[in-house]
Amino acid sequence: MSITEEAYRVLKMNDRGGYTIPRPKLYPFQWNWDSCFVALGFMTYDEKRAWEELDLLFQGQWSNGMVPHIIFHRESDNYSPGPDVYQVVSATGIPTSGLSQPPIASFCVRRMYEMSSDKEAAKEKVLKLLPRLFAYHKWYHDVRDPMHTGVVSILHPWESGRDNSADWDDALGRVPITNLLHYERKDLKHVAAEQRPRKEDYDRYMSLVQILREHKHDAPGHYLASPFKVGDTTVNFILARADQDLLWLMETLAPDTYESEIMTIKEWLVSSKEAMERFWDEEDGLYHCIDVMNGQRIKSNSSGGFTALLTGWVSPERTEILLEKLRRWKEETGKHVVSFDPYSPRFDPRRYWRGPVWAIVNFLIYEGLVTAGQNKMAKEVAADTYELVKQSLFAEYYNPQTGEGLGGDSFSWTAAMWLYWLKPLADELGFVDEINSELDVAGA
Ligand code: 9WN
Repeated sequence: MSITEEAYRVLKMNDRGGYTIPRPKLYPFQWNWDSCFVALGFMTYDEKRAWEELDLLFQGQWSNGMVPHIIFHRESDNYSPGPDVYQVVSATGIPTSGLSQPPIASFCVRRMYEMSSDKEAAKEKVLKLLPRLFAYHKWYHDVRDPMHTGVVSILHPWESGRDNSADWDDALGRVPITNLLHYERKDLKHVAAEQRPRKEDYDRYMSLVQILREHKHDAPGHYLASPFKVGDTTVNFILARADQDLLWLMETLAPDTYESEIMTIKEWLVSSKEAMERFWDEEDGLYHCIDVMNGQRIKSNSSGGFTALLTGWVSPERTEILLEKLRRWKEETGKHVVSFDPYSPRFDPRRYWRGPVWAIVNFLIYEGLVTAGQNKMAKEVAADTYELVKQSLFAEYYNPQTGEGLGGDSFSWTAAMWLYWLKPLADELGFVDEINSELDVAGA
């Protein structure tokens, strides 16, 4: 059986009719950035279905422009916190979470438009999405950066998509856990505890949800009330890249309709480019997150720092420094790109976002390297991701040292990354599209 057939099987299994769940039981709803990556995967064999994925994601959009990190189209008892905890709905009345995620949608929509075989149909889809994408970006720039500093804040680690990164340890440690209501760890029914966040982190995640809920997640003042405000590398750099892609889409497809929006995006880009300097840590030679509560950079080296390359704004000198760091991290662990500094005592090759490798993060770093003209290193990152897929198929994340698949298996975005990213490189890089016969493929 080929890896590609297995990818089709996974996406089919996780398809809930117009939207895809990341993994049955573990994540039984539609997730924001997962769906964007999944749409790229669908685009390689079913364009109509790919656009549907985004249509359903944007059905979850709020009237203030926010696109939630989870859309609860249907009920499920398998995941917590669910709609009963968030208690909010989208503009169309669908229950959603009250948080967002890295805004990768415009980046993916541009890719989808560019690769579409039916340009007229694709244009129609994009034209419908443009005002929604703009409203989403505007929400980030206005609501999550009310003083217009050029740095947007996440108010919860879940908004970074790198939930349990050691980047948040200090900032999260200051979140009070008084009056915490009882909650259930449903994730631990599906994944071993040592691969998931610890109780002390989860208590604070839930406490933050409670605090934000008291402010209905979007009422004026919720930004000020949040005890956790971080300028996350991934969210800020993806937004900077997504702004460029949204600008391209508007200028290419409807420049007259979006004249004023185009001006606004250009202003955002100037301000983000200026603010990017604040993320750079000369001593560590990496982009760091910023603790917006005290204005300080967070001294913590994680894979998020490399996503700066996506902006296209990293100087050649700094690019060299980043490449050297990628080499050193790989030397220590055997695979590109670990989620956390392998030379730190906080590195853990099996625990969530504290060491393992994620295929989608490798894809983002690959795209950043290509943007910076670093094709050789980009291909090394692709080759390592292929090795992991070859060894353990479509895991949620991988132990870099052993190649062991961790978290959920048959994972949607990893399967999509095979179809969209790795498979097209197969001939050039010698990837073999065949599953090792000793691998046990569930349901195959
Ligand atoms: C919370 C679905 C999501 C990903 C995130 C990943 C994980 C959820 C969780 O799973 O987060 O959103 O409960 O752990 O960290 O990036 O979107 O795959």
